[in-house]
Parts: sequence; C-alpha cells; structure tokens
Amino acid sequence: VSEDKVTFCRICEPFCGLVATVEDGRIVGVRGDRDNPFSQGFCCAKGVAMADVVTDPDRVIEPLRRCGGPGEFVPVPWDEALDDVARRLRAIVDEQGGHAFGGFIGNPPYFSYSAPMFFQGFLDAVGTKWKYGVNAEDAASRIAANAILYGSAALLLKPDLWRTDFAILIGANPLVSHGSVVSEPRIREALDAIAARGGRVVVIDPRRTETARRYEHVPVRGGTDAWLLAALCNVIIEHGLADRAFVDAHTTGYDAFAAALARFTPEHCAPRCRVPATTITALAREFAAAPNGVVYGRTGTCTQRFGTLNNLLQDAINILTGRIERRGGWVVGWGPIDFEAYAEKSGLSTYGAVRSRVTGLPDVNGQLASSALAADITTPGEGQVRALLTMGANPVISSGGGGRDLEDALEQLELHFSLDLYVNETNKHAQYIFPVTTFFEREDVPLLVMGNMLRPAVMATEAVVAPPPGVRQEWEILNELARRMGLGGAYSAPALRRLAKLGLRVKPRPMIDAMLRLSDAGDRFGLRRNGISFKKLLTRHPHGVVLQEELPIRPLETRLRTADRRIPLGAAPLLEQLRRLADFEERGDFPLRVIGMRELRSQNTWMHNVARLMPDGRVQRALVHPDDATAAGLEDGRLATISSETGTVTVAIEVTTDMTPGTIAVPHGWGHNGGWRRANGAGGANSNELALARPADVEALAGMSILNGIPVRLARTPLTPEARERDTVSI
Ligand SMILES: Nc1nc2c(c(=O)[nH]1)N[C@H]1C(S)=C(S)[C@@H](COP(=O)(O)OP(=O)(O)OC[C@H]3O[C@@H](n4cnc5c(=O)[nH]c(N)nc54)[C@H](O)[C@@H]3O)O[C@H]1N2
Ligand SMILES: Nc1nc2c(c(=O)[nH]1)N[C@H]1C(S)=C(S)[C@@H](COP(=O)(O)OP(=O)(O)OC[C@H]3O[C@@H](n4cnc5c(=O)[nH]c(N)nc54)[C@H](O)[C@@H]3O)O[C@H]1N2
Ligand code: SF4
Ligand SMILES: [Mo]
Repeated sequence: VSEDKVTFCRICEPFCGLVATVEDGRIVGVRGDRDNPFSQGFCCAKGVAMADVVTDPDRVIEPLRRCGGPGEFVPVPWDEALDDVARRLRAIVDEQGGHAFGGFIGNPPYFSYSAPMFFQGFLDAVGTKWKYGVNAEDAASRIAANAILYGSAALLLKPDLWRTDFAILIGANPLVSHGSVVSEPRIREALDAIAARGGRVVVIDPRRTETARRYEHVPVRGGTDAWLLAALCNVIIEHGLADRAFVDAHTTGYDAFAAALARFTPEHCAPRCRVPATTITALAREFAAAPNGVVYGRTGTCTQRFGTLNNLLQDAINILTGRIERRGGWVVGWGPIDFEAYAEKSGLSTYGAVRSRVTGLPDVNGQLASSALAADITTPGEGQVRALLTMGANPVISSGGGGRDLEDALEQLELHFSLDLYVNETNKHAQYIFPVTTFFEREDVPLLVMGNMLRPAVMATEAVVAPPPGVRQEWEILNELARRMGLGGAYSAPALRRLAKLGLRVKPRPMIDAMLRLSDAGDRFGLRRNGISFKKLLTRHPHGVVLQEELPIRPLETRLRTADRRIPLGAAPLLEQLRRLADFEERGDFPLRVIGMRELRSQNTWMHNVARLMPDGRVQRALVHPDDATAAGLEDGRLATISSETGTVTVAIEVTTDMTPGTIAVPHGWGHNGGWRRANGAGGANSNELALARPADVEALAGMSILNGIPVRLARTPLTPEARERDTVSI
C-alpha cells in the first residue's frame, strides 16, 4: 500500500512543505506540498534527495565504538555504549569539574525543536559553560551587531521584501541559499515582485551569482565591503539625504558617527572596494530617494575581517534613511512564540557573557567560536576541555579553525562522543557515535524560524516513517545519558531534573505543546476556541497555517531593548572599528582574494553522499576570471594551487567572466575522508584550509572566522605524469 504523508523539510530555513509517498514503511517519493499555504508547492533538489539519506548504506544505524585509528569503528549494543560513556564522563567531571566537558553543536540539529533544547539541558545538567558552534562561520557578527544597535542579541530584523521598492542584497544569494535569518520559501517570487512593480533589486557580490544575474549586479572586490558600506553612509550624510526626523527621534550619537565617516568618501573607498565612486554615489542617492527600501546582508559580509562592522554599516544605511520598523524596510519579525522573549528568559541571548578560555573570544547567543576549540582542548589549566560531545557538527571541514590542528586536538581528548547520521571528518576521531533520526523519522515544529517568516506561519508534523530499529532521537540519547550519570535528565531547569530523579522525565512534546498553547496564537488550554496546540495543528491544519499575510509594524521604541530605547549610532565598538578600518593596510604579497560559494546540490559538508546530488563526474571547481587565469598561465579545467598565508588547496578551475577580476570563488564543504564513500570519492579540497583563523586573525567583535576575502596567490599546479592523466577534469 502506498500512502501520501504531509510533512515539511528541515534542511534549511524555508522549512518547505513536503509530501512523502510511503510504501511499506519506506519513502519512495518526495514532492513539494501544494496545499502548504506557506511554501505553496516549492521545494528544492535537496529536500527530494533527503529520502536517499534515509536509506543511505553509509548512514550510521547502530552505536559505534572506536576500535583503532580515526574512522575505525565496531558496532556495540546501546546499553553498553550508554553505560560506558556515562561512566567515563561521570569520572572526568567528578575529578576535574563540569568545565572539563564541552559541547559542540553544528547547524542541522537546530532544525529540530527538541535536539537543541536537550543539548543545552545536557550541558546545564553536567554543569559546563563551554558550548561551541559554527556561529562564527555564520551569523555571529550579525547577532553581535544587533546586540550593539538594538540592545538584544535575540532581536533579529528582517527585510520586508513583499512590500519594499528597493532591496539591496549584499553578500547573500537567496536564489541558491533560499534565504537565511529570513524564512520565505517564495523568496524568488518576492524579489521578482519588487522588479515587477517597478522597484529595484541590487545585488552587491564579487560573483555574478544566480541572484545577481536575475536582477541588477554591482561587482565588489572580495572582503572589502566595509569600505563600500562606509562610503554609502558617507554619501547619505554628506549629501543631506538622511531622514533627520527619524534619526532625531530614534537614535543617539549621529554627530560622532558622521564625524567618523567623514574620511570615507566614495573617492577614498573606490580603489579599495573597486566599485567606481560614481556608482557608489548614485546607489546611495537612489536608495535614499526611494519611497522605502532595505539593505539586507548575509554570510558573504558576515564572515569577513570586518564582519560585525559590515553588519553595523548595513544597518546604519537603513537607520539613516529611516527604514527601521517601517513598511518595506528592515523590520522586527513576528512569530506566535515570542522567540526573543523566550531566548532572553532562558539566558540564550547573551553576547560576551562567557569567553573562550585560551583565546578570550566572546560567546554570541551563548555559543563560542569554533576556532577557539583546539586551543581550549590542548592548553593545560583550569577548565581545559577533556571530554567533548559533538552533535550534528563537522568543524574539521566547516570551521575556519578546523583542519589539522583540530584533528590533532580531538585525538588528545580523554572522551569524545558524537550524535550524527554519518561518520564524518570530525566524529571519526570520537570514541563513540550514537545514531540519530533523520527529519522524516521525528515529530517537529519549526521553532528555529518561528519569528523569521515574512508571512508568519506555523505547522507541526509527526514522523512520516519509523526510524531503523537501532536509531534514536537526540533528546532520548542525551536524556538517557544524563540519567545514567545520576543527573536525572538533560534539563536546564533544576526543577525538571529533580522531577526526573523521582522518575518523572518530561518529554519534549508537552514542553513545545505548552509553548504553542500559551503563544499569541495558542488555545490557552481551551480558553481560546480557535487557538492552536500541537495536536490541533496536526488535525485542523495538517498543511500548516499562515497566521499573518504581512509582518505587523509596531512603534519602534517598543521594540528596542536598549536602556534609552534608542539606537546608538555612536556606539564605541562601531567607532572603534571604523578607526581600525581607516588604518587597515591590505597585503600586497597575496594579491588575489578567495570567497566562498554555495551550490544548489550541496548542504555545507553533509549532503555529498547521495547520487541524486553527487552524480558521477560532479566535481568541485573554483571560479576564476579570465585575466587572473591568464596571469597564472591557467586554462579552463586545469588544476590550480591556491595558497593563503596559512594553507594551500589544489582544485580544478573554471574560467568565467562571472567573477570580478582579483577574486576567486571556491565552494566549501568538499575534500571528504570520512565514512561516506561517495562523498570521499568526489574528491575536491577543503576550502577552509585557506581560512585565516589564528587568534590574531579572527574578527574582533564576534570572533568570526575570515572565510571571505582571504588574501591568496594562484598558480599552475605542476603536473606529475599520473596527474597528467586526470589533469583535465570534465565539468
Ligand atoms: N544549496 C544550499 N543552500 C543553503 C546552504 C547550502 O550549503 N547549500 N546553507 C544554508 C546555510 S547554513 C546558510 S547560513 C545560508 C546562507 O545564506 P546566504 O548567505 O544567502 O548564502 P551564500 O550563497 O553563501 O551567499 C553569500 C553570497 O556572498 C557572496 N560573497 C562572498 N564574499 C563576499 C564579499 O566579500 N562581499 C560580498 N558583497 N559578497 C560576498 C557570495 O558570492 C555569495 O553569493 O544558506 C543556507 N542554504
Ligand atoms: N568556507 C566556508 N565555510 C563554511 C561556510 C561558508 O559559507 N564558507 N558556511 C558555514 C555555515 S553558514 C554553517 S551553518 C556551517 C555548517 O557547519 P556544520 O554544522 O559543522 O556542518 P554540516 O555540514 O552542516 O553538518 C554537520 C553534521 O550534521 C549531521 N546531521 C545532519 N542532520 C542531522 C540531524 O538531524 N541530527 C544530527 N545530530 N546530525 C545531523 C551531518 O551528518 C553532518 O555530519 O558551515 C560553515 N562553514
Ligand atoms: S529549500 Fe531548504 S527547506 Fe526547502 S526543500 Fe530545499 S532544502 Fe528543504
Ligand atoms: Mo549556516
């Protein structure tokens, strides 16, 4: 018998509605759910290919114990694995304290409502403040900027794309990434609609991306956006284009900010960012003159040497032109569950509350930079990390501070256990790997993005298939480990741990159900007839429900969390970073710049093992402008050596005028040697070998790894006779 089951995807932020066709407990097909009012049928190749991950022969489906070198594992029964990890962790913590333990959470677990909750609960139960993650490769600088400008790390603003007439996208490629820190499966329609109503979409990017190609493209040199953004602010101020009424009502420090920007004229900045001064001036004037508008940036500008400054300046353009919490502008999100309040209450919206032990980098939203981990493991002293949990994380490839140093550090741990779908390049160094469910095998609610949707929606799903018998959910595993350690369970709240010790272990479902029922859209446990609960979502709104067609606009002063309810344009970190920018000297001995590139059929490091996404013959290739290729004596398809000050990769190149001269794009997440055979066979190189993540190199305010704008050299790779055979890679 064949049955269609309605669910939603949990690979990236749009959370697209899906229909899975299930036959005999097996998924035989996946398609977009046309009846989902939020995504309206949209889904991408990754969502469809996820069915192949479920049945991937390389997937981990029973607990594994290390029995030799990295990657050598044997299956062990659950009880044996759980007991041994609990016993060993207990002993380490008893002897050295809770801070001898650390956790590293990657990106995929955040797409489950329960996994991050119990991860935090486990860390709190054990009593450690060491929580690492990939934030410093992603949005930490965005979040730090929010804390500085709006007074809360949890207050993330959104581009009001459905109502804007002028969108500047800088360092974002939503036609491939499908959007980030904003959740909108129909983001392409939203952008098309801007152009269709006579508005403009301007894409500032070193590559003529899929998004840039469809709208207007302004090429920029990789890693130099701070100069461009400062110049745009300068024009707005010097040409008297600022919305003074807005600025006077809602900000402080305008004069200090204006003074700090005085030297960043378009003429001064143009040679740095390689955008002509006339283009900068025209863009600033036209943007300011538009009836409304928004500057939206994402990972491209976040993971740079001046990543937090970039975000501060992007927002400064929105602030100066009076576009904060205004129709078509840069607006505060809305979700039925007030995520901001939730994060603040649960102490998750911190910035600089904890610092990494050796490098002193600040936490952002409670997460420490991945680049801090290796030293925190290898440097002896109080709080040295001796035991590590990695959950859905692959920092050996994904992190700017990964690579060899981290691999060596991982081998020095007394205990390392991991919760993952695969043996990856990081947990192949663990002693134990516990197998977890795919999203098709677990219930869920899109908690992560509940406040990020441009048309706020809510949905719930049950598992659509049962997991393989040896597989459990993250929360079950962590709860059980905590119990066996004598801690009750993996709960942050001491009261819940006490209850657990008495035998009452609360499952995540009643927790999320209570959050939904008490939310703005909730049924208040029966008090509101049309309100939602987990069960009512399943029965009354199986395809999900859009709660608001537009984001509500509220008085700005009620949204700001700064003490004086104003935005500090003269904030010390902003002025200090502008001084640093003014003094910054580019190095001449590494003349080119490397930037990253996301591909439609990749998801960071982890979807390279299914044939549908990684067919035979698909290869990683770096995109190089013809002028740079010629200068290095390289032709299309040829292997090239790219070297930064700290690392080298060898990768095939594609010569294309999509690149701006001087900047090379290298897709990340390649160069596998884990337990996934097809991914290993695909070859390629880990682009983060080039990353600069030495303590002196990481970005100052949020500890960002510098992944975009890395100074490099490009050279022909000398050919060995064997390499001559395969030097021309078919693309
Ligand atoms: N297919 C696919 N989709 C994904 C992912 C994936 O791996 N694959 N990952 C998901 C995740 S975890 C995230 S966080 C989001 C990220 O979402 P986005 O940030 O929208 O994703 P990117 O495609 O990396 O877009 C970054 C853009 O910045 C540009 N860029 C690089 N350097 C610079 C620079 O110096 N200046 C400027 N102005 N631009 C620069 C790049 O060329 C690229 O076009 O995507 C999500 N979606
Ligand atoms: N150069 C460069 N580097 C980058 C980026 C870039 O743009 N350029 N992007 C950065 C960004 S934005 C991100 S978010 C990071 C991602 O960095 P990571 O989170 O470290 O890596 P991922 O590849 O997302 O996946 C990590 C692991 O999660 C596992 N996994 C998948 N689903 C689940 C699940 O449901 N549960 C559990 N427990 N595990 C699961 C996968 O098998 C994989 O082994 O990479 C960063 N690295
Ligand atoms: S865009 Fe993201 S959420 Fe939507 S189907 Fe693709 S992978 Fe899934
Ligand atoms: Mo990300």
